[in-house]
Amino acid sequence: MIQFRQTALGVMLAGSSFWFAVHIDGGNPAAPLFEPANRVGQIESFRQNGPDDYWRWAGALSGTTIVRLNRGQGLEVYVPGSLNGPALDVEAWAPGDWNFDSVVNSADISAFLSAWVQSRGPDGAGDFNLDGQVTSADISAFLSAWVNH
Ligand SMILES: [Ca+2]
Ligand SMILES: [Ca+2]
Repeated sequence: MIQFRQTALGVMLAGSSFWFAVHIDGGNPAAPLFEPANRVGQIESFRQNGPDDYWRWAGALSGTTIVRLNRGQGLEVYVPGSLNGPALDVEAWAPGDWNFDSVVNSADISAFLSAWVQSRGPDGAGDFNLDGQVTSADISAFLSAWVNH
């Protein structure tokens, strides 16, 4: 029902008409950014003050949306029926962590290259740099992100 994938700018969420919440940790003074913004129906958002400064954001999403992140920020995404925990829990976002297991290692390169090979074409999962095409430039961009974590 919901799919996640890593991009150079943040996490891409794909699905339709589901409820979710996003927490962006790290004392970020700015609200989370979504692209395109007009596909996100906002329910609530507020900035939590204190030692665990974060943004709590809830809304309904349709289509494909990118949650833009900075390295090290946390992201949690909840969907209906997942009361036992978030469907996606990213402690510290790193664009090289393709499989979202919080570790950047060679398994991410293998998984990315597999997705890239299987998705040559517009809007494929291998479009890491989000230019609408799956090309060798995406491999370069991913490896650069992976090296820099
Ligand atoms: Ca990983
Ligand atoms: Ca691309």
